[in-house]
Amino acid sequence: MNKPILSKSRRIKKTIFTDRLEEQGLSGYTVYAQTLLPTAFKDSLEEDYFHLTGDGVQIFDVAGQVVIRFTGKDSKKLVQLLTPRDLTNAIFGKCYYCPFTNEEGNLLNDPVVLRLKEDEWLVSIADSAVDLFASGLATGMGLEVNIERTKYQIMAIQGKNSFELSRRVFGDKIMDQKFYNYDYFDFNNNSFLVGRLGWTKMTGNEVWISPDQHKEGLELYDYLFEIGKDLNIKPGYPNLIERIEGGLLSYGNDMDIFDSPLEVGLDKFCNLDSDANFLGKEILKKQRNEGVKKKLMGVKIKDLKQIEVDSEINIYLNDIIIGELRSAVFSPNPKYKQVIGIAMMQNGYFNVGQEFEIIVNDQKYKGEVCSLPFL
Ligand code: THG
Repeated sequence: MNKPILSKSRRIKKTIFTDRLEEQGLSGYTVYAQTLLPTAFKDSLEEDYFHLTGDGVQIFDVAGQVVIRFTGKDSKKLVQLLTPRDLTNAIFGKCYYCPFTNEEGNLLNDPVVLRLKEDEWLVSIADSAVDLFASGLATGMGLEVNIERTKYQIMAIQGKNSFELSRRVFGDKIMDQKFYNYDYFDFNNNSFLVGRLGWTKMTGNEVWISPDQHKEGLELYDYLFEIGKDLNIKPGYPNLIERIEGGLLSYGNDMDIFDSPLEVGLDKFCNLDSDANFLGKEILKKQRNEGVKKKLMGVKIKDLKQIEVDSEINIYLNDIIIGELRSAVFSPNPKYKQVIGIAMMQNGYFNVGQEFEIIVNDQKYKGEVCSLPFL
């Protein structure tokens, strides 16, 4: 079959790792927040999945998680305006996964937020232009804040052996790091921001390479491959199978600007009764009180062996549309051995156990709604 290529240009940002990854056998890209994000190397998605969840460690170039920096007297006020998560008492050293919402209470993005200093915040975004929206808001409200799309480059160390690899580089102290915490660790007399998080359910570490550390960051990347050989190290990428099993949502795929955080199951990151002032607060409260009219759920599809979701696929019951499939993949995990996916289900049809029909490649298949995450 004809395989189109992605044409590169300055508009699509390279990362500090791009050239290295191509030397390492990279074979596929997607674009994430205007940046190249690897999607394939030499092995298949399934082989990479077993390696990641088995006895290995993978290094992801996730510099597509672009870091926006908010500084200035009103930086806290502005970051808070953008999220229903209460950041009033946000502390240094913690990472906050935050749904960002607009004035309609719908999702703008779902970044990870770090407070570095009293008036300095780093926001590592998913695939939408948070910086433009925030700048407009700041200008309109007359806020004293500087918003900058930085050249931070995030590299993730993920998989079962990730902690041992991190220990060898950053020392024993890193083993005590708690989930979603960050701190500074030395490598070659350079202090790197390292957090215990990353886009796998197993987690691992993320290294946030600052704009003035690009050279040292690439040295660190190479060093990991030198000392990680016995730990079964490979270059990797957020793995679709692992992400769907773990129920890690992808903005633009599973959810977008037409969905609220409550509709996609991000309720636990919404502090609607707090005193914090954020966009869409009253609408979200009303939605919570009345109950959501659609809900993002897991789905399993029987007998289907292969699927590629490049746009939403309708879900039917007796020829009536009751939802749409937004992401799906065949899971080779012995626990599933079938297509699993993430679907937005309409009111009355989002209960676990709900049966449905779906047409893929002109063939009708049966499926069932289940909870997220799968694992
Ligand atoms: N790391 C960083 N930035 C990011 C991502 C990341 N920005 C874009 C994208 N990923 C945002 N999406 C997610 C989705 C899920 C999680 C993190 C970012 C995640 N969720 C945990 C879970 O569901 O188990 C819960 C987190 C918590 O309890 O606070 O990890 O990966 N830097």
